[in-house]
Amino acid sequence: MSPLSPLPLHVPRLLRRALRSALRSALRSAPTVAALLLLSGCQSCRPQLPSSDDADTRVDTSPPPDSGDSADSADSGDTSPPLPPRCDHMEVESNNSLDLSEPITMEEWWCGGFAGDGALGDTEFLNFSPLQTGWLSVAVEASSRGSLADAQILLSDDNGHAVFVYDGVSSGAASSDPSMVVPADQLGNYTVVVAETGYLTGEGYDWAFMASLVKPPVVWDFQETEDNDSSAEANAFELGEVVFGKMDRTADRDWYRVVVPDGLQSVHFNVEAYGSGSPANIQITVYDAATGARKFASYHGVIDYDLDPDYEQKVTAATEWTVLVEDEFDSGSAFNWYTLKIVGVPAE
Ligand SMILES: [Ca+2]
Ligand SMILES: [Ca+2]
Ligand SMILES: [Ca+2]
Ligand SMILES: [Ca+2]
Repeated sequence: MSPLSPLPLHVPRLLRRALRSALRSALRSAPTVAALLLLSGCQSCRPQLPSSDDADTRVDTSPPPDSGDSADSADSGDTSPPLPPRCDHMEVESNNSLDLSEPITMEEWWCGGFAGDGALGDTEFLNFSPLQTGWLSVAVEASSRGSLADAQILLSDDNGHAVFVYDGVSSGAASSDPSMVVPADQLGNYTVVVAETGYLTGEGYDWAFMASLVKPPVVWDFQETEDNDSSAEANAFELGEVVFGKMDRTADRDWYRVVVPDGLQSVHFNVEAYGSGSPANIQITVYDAATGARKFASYHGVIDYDLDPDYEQKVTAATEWTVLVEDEFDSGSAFNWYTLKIVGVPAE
């Protein structure tokens, strides 16, 4: 394999799509997975956290911790005790390819280091098999343990579904340590590739990883019904309900239709996804069902790191809306889930 450099900061959207498409093919071709992981170093593929200019001034918008410096957690007001730096097992090199992937046990911390001459970085291929379907948590602790490493992970299953995660939400705040909580709908083997985002190596570039089965992070009333890719195919939605859906594939579009009755002062839209461990970066756009006119869109919540739309729209009369749910980067996979709740707020 020839050395590959991380992509420049501004990788065109089409190239990112091509990369994701190539990734699916590559998962069937083990030797190229590491190459694609290296290619994935494009920083612009990260979800763009909302600007602090947009932040709600009623809440604390101080920068979230991302350096792993213990002083940061004190600054953030997080008073929870730090997790002990637990390591149940150490990685066994070489584990740098799918063929050399290291079987690991779930519910235990596996630790290692990004080592090597720095030319290619060091990748860690780990695999595990849940005993039951459900919800899967995969998490890296690196900077939060004082490591110099900015880790990223690629999660894939036997069916070629795969997703990159660069960052996560930990203890209610943004973290540079990647993590996700995703549906594991099928039994089988899951592979995680852990790598340093800049392919940096050396002493102090350590990581810890754990995969575990967890409780569902959300509740819902009904699941989306595909195909719902156009407003004409929109799923009916009753105010007060919660729908569970997935960005099942690249550029998935999920449409819903909701009747807004008289007697409301507003309608509240709330998405749960990234903040509860989904790799999806959801945006919603609401249209007048009769005219197709765009009413408003919401891209994120009220605090800096919250990528999940949260928006309250005033209403003055009965109406009917269609709601489009999509991923800001058109990312999609079996892991990219969301819930959407739409609630009517009665007039006083
Ligand atoms: Ca290693
Ligand atoms: Ca390795
Ligand atoms: Ca969908
Ligand atoms: Ca759809």
